[in-house]
Amino acid sequence: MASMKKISVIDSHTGGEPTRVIISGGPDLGHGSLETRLENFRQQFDHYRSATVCEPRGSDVLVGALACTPTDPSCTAAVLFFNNVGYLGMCGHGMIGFMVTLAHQNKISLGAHRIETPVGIVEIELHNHHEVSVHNVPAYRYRQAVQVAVPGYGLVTGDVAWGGNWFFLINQHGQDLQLSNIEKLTDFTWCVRLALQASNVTGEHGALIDHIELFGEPDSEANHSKNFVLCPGKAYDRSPCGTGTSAKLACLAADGKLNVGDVWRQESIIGSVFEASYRHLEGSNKILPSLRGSAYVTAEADLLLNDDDPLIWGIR
Ligand code: PYC
Repeated sequence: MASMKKISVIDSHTGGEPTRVIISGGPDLGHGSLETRLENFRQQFDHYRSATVCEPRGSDVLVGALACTPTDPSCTAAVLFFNNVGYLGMCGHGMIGFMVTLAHQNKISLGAHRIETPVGIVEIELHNHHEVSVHNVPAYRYRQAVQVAVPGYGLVTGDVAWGGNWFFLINQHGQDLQLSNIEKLTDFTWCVRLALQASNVTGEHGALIDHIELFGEPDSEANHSKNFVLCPGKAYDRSPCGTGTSAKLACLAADGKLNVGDVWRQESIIGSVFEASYRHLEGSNKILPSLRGSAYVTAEADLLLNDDDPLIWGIR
């Protein structure tokens, strides 16, 4: 009989964007620094990533999360986020889903927690079993009003900012931010991403800009803006994107368009909302963004990996 491996997961969604947390059966990445464990994941256990989030068990839109033992004893947990094409430094919607999943398992109490990520420690408040505030890693605008020639679309101007991942943020794009327009929005933002690479426009230290974010008028008067975010693997974020909202706050702060403590309600392309605000990081031009959102558990499941299955590790 073929032998079978099992990866147990809990799925949730944060404003429509799914997170799949590995509960057991994931790779043993050892006890080094989180950066070393991420490198082990990438180099030696990448097949666990594809088995968990890629087809046929997952889809392009899924973000996975692997809970790890923290190296910093003041932290409740450490977490590594991954998607259909690789790994994420931080993930705002994923962090909210991760905390709600731990609460669902009765592994954590309500209140304050510190969670280690490869890009820094994130402070969390679990308000109840669905609502979470994420006090994200420092965010900043790296370059303002960068022009890039996008084949088929012409010159496009945007800001480069860090919010836990690298973003190119575009206000003037001539696109209609409607769910019915997803294919066009995906095509436009993918062309922008390729043009940034071709023109060697990067984040700091040559980092790849792998998230493209468009802004427009919100559908609801209660909100300040609506966005469309293209993720690294060409799926669009159903949530308002936590790291993208952090990057947006950094740009608003740099432009003097949002004061410390004022609430920014960022609407996603499907209408879900994150409430965000920021503080200054003393002695720097960076900000400390906070966002609040909610997640709901949607499934508890065992992924089965049959040794006889030619696609045991997913479509890679
Ligand atoms: O919420 O930060 C986020 C995120 C990044 C990619 C998908 N969601």
